[in-house]
Order: sequence, then structure tokens, then C-alpha cells
Amino acid sequence: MPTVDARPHPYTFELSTTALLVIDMQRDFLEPGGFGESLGNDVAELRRTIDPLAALLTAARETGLPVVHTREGHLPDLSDCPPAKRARGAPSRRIGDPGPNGRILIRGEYGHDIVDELAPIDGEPVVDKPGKGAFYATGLDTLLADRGITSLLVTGVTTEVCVHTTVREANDRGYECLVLADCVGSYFPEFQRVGLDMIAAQGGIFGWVADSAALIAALRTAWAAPAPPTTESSEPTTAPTITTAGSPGVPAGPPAPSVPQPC
Ligand code: TIU
Repeated sequence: MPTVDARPHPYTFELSTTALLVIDMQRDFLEPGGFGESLGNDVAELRRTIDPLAALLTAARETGLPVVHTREGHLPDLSDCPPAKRARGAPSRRIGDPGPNGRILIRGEYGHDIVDELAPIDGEPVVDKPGKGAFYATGLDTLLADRGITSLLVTGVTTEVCVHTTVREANDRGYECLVLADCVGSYFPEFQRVGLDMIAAQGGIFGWVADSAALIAALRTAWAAPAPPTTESSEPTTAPTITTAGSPGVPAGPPAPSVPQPC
């Protein structure tokens, strides 16, 4: 089983019961002219998450780890948007207003979709959610249960809003969560630091925190090829490989046995 150097202590998980969760990596939060900027935020604060998350996505896909994406947004008629959510604050553009990337935070608009660098590939579910938490008013819990997933590798934006809400929801539902510090981002550096501290404090009250490099290293170790055969056989392996940016791939080993881990 992979073990990741994490805080408050190492995180051990089963490959067969773990998924990578990518929360709300949408243009509306990461690019100018969207919801995040309309709230007065500097979107550049979030964009540093894109490269490490792209590398982690590559590793997850090559190891066969399930990947689930989420998007925050609302129906075009705003029937799933609480009036209080739309009315709050003094944004330059409110939810549903027209912007350079289409209507703000509305499903189907260009700004609502995931940034090109992290675009879902065939077979990866995309969960549309009207709230901050990914479990609220979605089928995420059922989707994960159907796949036997009990452990979540959590990434996305923003750390203190949708990531935190989702980790708290997941924790109450019995999921183990490892949050990847360099793959989650906040518009506020102090919220990034404190948000991560709050997850790992008190013995991991909500979960664990690690860097993506540690996770990728653990995945590579878990999937490393078994020792070469001592016979004369020199059959080339056809196993998939795990690669990280700038490093060669390593042959993958067999998947871990499918033993559900306790919640
Ligand atoms: N405003 C803010 O920090 N975040 C959100 O509104 N949504 C998510 O975090 N996805």
C-alpha cells in the first residue's frame, strides 16, 4: 500500500479504494473576467496550482487511479441558486450576469468549464454542484460508493471555501482525505496556510496534508516493477508506466488487492 509523507503523520491508502478529486478548477475562478475576479480577487494567486496538479493528474491517469472533477455553477434560470448567494456582497458582476467568458458561474458557459490544462478526459466524471461542498445536492457520494472509494486525494480551489467545505462533508461521511498542499489554492496566502493547518491539526481532525511530490513518489514506489526475473527470460514488460514531469517513467506493478479500508 502506498504511504505518503504527510502531516500530522504518514498517510497510507489502498490504490483500489482511492480517487483523485479535482475541485472547481474552472475559468470562472482561475482566469480574469470570472466569478473570482468579480469578487475582487487576484486570480494569479490560484494559477500556481495548475502545473503541479497537471503532473499529479498525469500520474493518477497512468496508475489507473479514478479521477473525479467538480464544477461550481448554476442552471441558466438560476433556479438552483439561493437568492442570498447571488445577493451577497458587492461583486462587480453577480452570478448570472454577462461577462467576457459568458454568464458568470452558469453551466454551459465558457467560464464555467475547467481550464484547458486540466481538462477531463474520456471516462472521468464531472460533478456539477450548486454549492461550495461537492456532496451537497450532487450524486458524488453515490458515485464514490458505487466504485468502492473510501479515500480521497483532494485538490482544487479554493482552499478555504470549496476545498474545505468538501473535506468537511467527506469527513462526516466517513471518507479519509489527503489534501495536496501545492495543488490547492487560495486568493489569500494566510487562508492557504491556516486552511491547511486546520485540516491537519488535532491529530488530523479533518484529514492529512502533503505535497504532491510525496504522493507521486509513493505512487511510483507502489507501482514499481517487481524484481526482474532470474530466469533467462527477457520478455519486455507491457505494464503501464508512471511518469512525472522531467523524470523517466517506471514500469508499473500489479494493483493492490481490493480490500476495503475502514472509515
Ligand atoms: N470565493 C471563493 O474563494 N471560492 C468560491 O466561491 N468557490 C470555490 O471555492 N470553488
